[in-house]
Amino acid sequence: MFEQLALLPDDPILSLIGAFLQDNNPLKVDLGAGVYKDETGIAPILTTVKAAEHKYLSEQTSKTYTGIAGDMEYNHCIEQLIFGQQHPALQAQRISTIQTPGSSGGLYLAAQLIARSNPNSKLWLSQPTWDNHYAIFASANIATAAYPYYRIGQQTIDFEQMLNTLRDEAKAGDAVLLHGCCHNPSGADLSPQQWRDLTALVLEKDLVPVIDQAYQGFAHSLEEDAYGIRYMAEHLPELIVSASCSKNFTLYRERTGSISVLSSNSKQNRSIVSQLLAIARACYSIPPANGAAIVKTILMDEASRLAWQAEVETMRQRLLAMRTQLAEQLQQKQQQVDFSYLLKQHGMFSFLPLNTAQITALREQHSIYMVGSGRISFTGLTTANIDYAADAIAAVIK
Ligand code: PLP
Ligand code: TYF
Repeated sequence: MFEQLALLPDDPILSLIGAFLQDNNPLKVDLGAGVYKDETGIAPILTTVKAAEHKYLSEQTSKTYTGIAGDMEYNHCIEQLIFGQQHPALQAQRISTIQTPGSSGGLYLAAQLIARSNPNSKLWLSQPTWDNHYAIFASANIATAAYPYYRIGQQTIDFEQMLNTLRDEAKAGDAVLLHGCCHNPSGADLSPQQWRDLTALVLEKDLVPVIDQAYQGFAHSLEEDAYGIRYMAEHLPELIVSASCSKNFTLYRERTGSISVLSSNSKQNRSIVSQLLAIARACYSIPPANGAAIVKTILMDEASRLAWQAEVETMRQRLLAMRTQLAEQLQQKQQQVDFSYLLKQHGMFSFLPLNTAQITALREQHSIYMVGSGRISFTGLTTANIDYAADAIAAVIK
């Protein structure tokens, strides 16, 4: 049976983690995966998360099955975090949310839901995007196409081309995948005005946005980073949001996320949820409980919630400081390139203008690890290693 199976390549981002661990150079720097690390280079568990987990586990009396939709209190809390407490679409009961194993799980349900609703729907993805988007939607046999988004040479968003492509080539009923904030891999986000313009086009063309929200709180603030989602949810009849607690709650391996679907009325929503539950049942059945319990323990208690918000802000500020310092240092050391674009981008990632030979040289000669596209994650920089990293990057660009 298995003789015909080909050997497939590893995930290019996750496999870097293993390569980095095996490197014995004490100066090594990991600019690969989007995993937050603190000033000491450790990927921490937030203090509020540790405390909530302790409380939850000490009070837990059973590990019996929960429901397929997961923890209803978590679903309620996370919906409010994403859409805001007073959102008109929530009040009109046009949004339904279920717990998923990470945003990866949410995207998987989104892909299967689209396949069940409209198998002829094509999914439009930003060029470039997170590679896994292709894999997840291909697994549901959804046709994919790219819309222009980020011009690597100019290091800016090509919004006009994005709108033109969607206007000229997308068909009614197609889906458009958008990044809620902190675009992975470019760090280049739509402005509020661009969100509004895009919403008008989506409405005119009858498209359905699928918004992947993996970094809420890392661009400006928890509230501001939800602008695009909340605006679209107010002005569109249909919308899918897949959200992750991996980064803003440091819960990565606990697989904690959600899918929210907005439809035109609450009756429609009941059908949608029944379909989502059937898809989940045929795949993983019930989402993991631990992460969701931690999140709801934090969000349902005012003091814990405020303490968590402060921790998210600390992570955001540290990444911003590393971003700013790297941009300044590279500019001082290498005047031929204008690095000011780095300061207009947000979150964990940006591209550096590096070719394959330069990326390989950084890895082999300096033990600096990044993915082959030249995307760096600022998470691996600290005040202790930033001079070394900036020197090496400037040296290979010369
Ligand atoms: N979507 C994007 C854009 C991401 O960068 C990531 C990275 O982790 C994910 C989804 C996956 O998140 P999760 O760990 O919640 O599956
Ligand atoms: O893009 C990143 O670095 C993060 C981490 O299959 C990640 O999103 C990368 C690949 C993957 C899962 C998570």
